[in-house]
Amino acid sequence: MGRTLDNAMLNVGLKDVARDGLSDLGFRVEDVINQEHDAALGNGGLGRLAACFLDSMATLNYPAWGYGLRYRYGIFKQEIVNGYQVEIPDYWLDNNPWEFPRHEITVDIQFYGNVKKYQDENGRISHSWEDGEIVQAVAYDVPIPGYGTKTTNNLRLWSSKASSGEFDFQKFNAGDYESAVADQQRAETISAVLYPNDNLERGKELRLKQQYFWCAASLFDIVRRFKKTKRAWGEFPDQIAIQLNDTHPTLAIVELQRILIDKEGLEWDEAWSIVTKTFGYTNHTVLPEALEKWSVPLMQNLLPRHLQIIYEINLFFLQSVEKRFPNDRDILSRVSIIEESHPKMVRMAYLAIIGSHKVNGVAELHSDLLKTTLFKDFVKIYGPDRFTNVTNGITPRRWLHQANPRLSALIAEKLGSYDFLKDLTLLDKIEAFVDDKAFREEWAVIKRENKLRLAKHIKATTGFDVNPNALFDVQVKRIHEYKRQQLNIFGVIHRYLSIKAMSAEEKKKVVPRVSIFGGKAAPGYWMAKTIIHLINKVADVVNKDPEIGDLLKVIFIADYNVSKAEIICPASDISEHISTAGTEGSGTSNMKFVLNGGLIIGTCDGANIEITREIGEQNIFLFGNLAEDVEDLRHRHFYGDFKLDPQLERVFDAIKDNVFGDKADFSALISSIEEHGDYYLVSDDFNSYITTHEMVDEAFQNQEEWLVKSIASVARMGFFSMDRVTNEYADSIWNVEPLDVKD
Ligand code: 8GP
Repeated sequence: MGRTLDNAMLNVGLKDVARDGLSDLGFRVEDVINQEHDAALGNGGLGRLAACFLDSMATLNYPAWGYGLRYRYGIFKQEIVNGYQVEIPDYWLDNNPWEFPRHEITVDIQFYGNVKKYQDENGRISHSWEDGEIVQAVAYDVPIPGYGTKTTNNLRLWSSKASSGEFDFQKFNAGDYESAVADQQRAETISAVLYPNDNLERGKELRLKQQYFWCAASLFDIVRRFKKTKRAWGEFPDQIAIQLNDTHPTLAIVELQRILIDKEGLEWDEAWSIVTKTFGYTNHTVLPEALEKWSVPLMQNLLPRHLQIIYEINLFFLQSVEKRFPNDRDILSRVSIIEESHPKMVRMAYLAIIGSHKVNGVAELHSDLLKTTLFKDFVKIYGPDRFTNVTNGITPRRWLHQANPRLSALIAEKLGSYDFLKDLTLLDKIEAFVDDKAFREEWAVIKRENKLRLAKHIKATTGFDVNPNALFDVQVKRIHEYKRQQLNIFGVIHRYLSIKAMSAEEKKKVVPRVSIFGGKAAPGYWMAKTIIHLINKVADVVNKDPEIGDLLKVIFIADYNVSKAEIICPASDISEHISTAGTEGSGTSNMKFVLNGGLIIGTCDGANIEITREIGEQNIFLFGNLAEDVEDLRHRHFYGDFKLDPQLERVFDAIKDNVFGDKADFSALISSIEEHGDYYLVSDDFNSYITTHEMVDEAFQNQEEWLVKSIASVARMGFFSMDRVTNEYADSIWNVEPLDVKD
């Protein structure tokens, strides 16, 4: 979520009042805003997308709730020590004024135990999940004010707590202090910490506990509210839509089925029809290592009744598939929810598809890839209509108005109002001013001031001075091999070596650059940490090299988070969205950078493709192999058809000559490319990448042309408003309309 104060003041229209009031008390509103700790309850784009949803749903007056876990520790804080990432716990809850504890709203959540089968006098079989252990979920509510509306929605976060103190007291009184405390600690562990992986799943029991705890508490809440209306169960899907933000809450499908058949006494088929009409599933990645699978024995132990229901869902599903495709034996094992491995695994994405009425990807290419690769069989089974695309977006309130108030004000001045914050397509009207020299000058001044603001931050946090006239080249996002920060830093080394080889005369023609990196590596992701280490080592060498001076600076901004993104996005000239084609679901920072007047260099991947379509090919720097060629290239590498790019070879030679410290520190990074198949096609794309950067340099030298590109791009970004996204989900998946809210 990032910080709340500024966003809340802007959304409810009280920032000026607060500024005046604080100034009477001798404070600057900016200083107060900067005191706030980020709410960092997610890992990257997936979590921030959910935060943009909340803002947009409230702004558009949709009657919506968000559900999540109230982690005591959010994503870790990152420090860089001797070039290495060090993780520090993020205790963010001290002085958090934005939550309302609702101690009266608690739900008992059951784990472990066993299932008993009963038969009544009519021969009807029922199941009961008994014994085990109970943990309490306590609600904490976070208000989500919409922009320019009276609507304030609710984000309900669940905190875990040992169930009623009674049992503990007995132990306590009996002198069994240790175990009384241990029970309590075990319960509190469930919501203690966010798993810090982005695009990676690890199958730990505590994680499954978190998922079920979250789903069960949230569904109990939803069902309780529905039951108060006294409507028939058949109306449930008309009243309620639940969107699964990736597969992490997929157990909610099973939990709703369990409630309906075990607790409410509905027949299986009637219950299942309600369930599938209620849920929608958004997939955010095609990376195989990110697809969730849970071991059957683990689930059997923790959630025995749920596993039974999953087997039942699977049985009915496979029976229907067999009927439809009687001659296709393989399809059954391919689409089964249960993978016949050792141990057997529950494939959560398949369960999510089977339990939902709509499945969507997050950008056109990504949704197409889902249909043609990962979920191909399901398209055959359910037909293409179950699968759809909703390209991601961002909230312009935070990512333009709040992050870049001066640009927002300039646009408002030209358009005559701030209405574009509610209808971003109105931005297209600023294109009319593109030939207005004074307007372009104002636009340039704002970018410069934003760069100065970032330069100040860099000076304060790293000690390095950067030249605000240099081209600011930014790559900030989670560190991952598929996002290819290694390609970027190899490109920087190439630039460094090239400058060093230049004559004084040649150097005069170089466009000065500041290469800015930021992002966290998952603590257990060694290769990602190696990339961070290399970036910092290159920075050490380049920034102190007197032959280089202002021509190149390399900066690693530690602890990249939402509030830093709000300073960084408005300050970039060019940003890098350079994933191997076909690997990035959508990307959303690409949209944030363009909306703030930065150009981008990118591959034909994720939403870059649609950004290009909207803003025009002349306004973006595309490079690299296409998604359709990736498989073939990998195949060829595998069979030894691989020739290292000669310019990349020169970069590797420098690393191997210990120019950036001990070469051994980086040998795995190099050998993954030289010897192990270059899975992410760094070498294949290197030449195209550096020649495209040369085009960037050239374009930057013509500042007037650059400004035209910048203004035209912003003008054409209306499509990427989160409000368009929310309306598409509401319309095509949830079947819900906004409420009429009077001012
Ligand atoms: C991310 C995608 O990587 C990113 O391209 C996209 O913009 C973002 O979701 C929002 O849609 N996906 C994930 O973080 C992700 O899939 N995580 C896996 C654990 C499920």
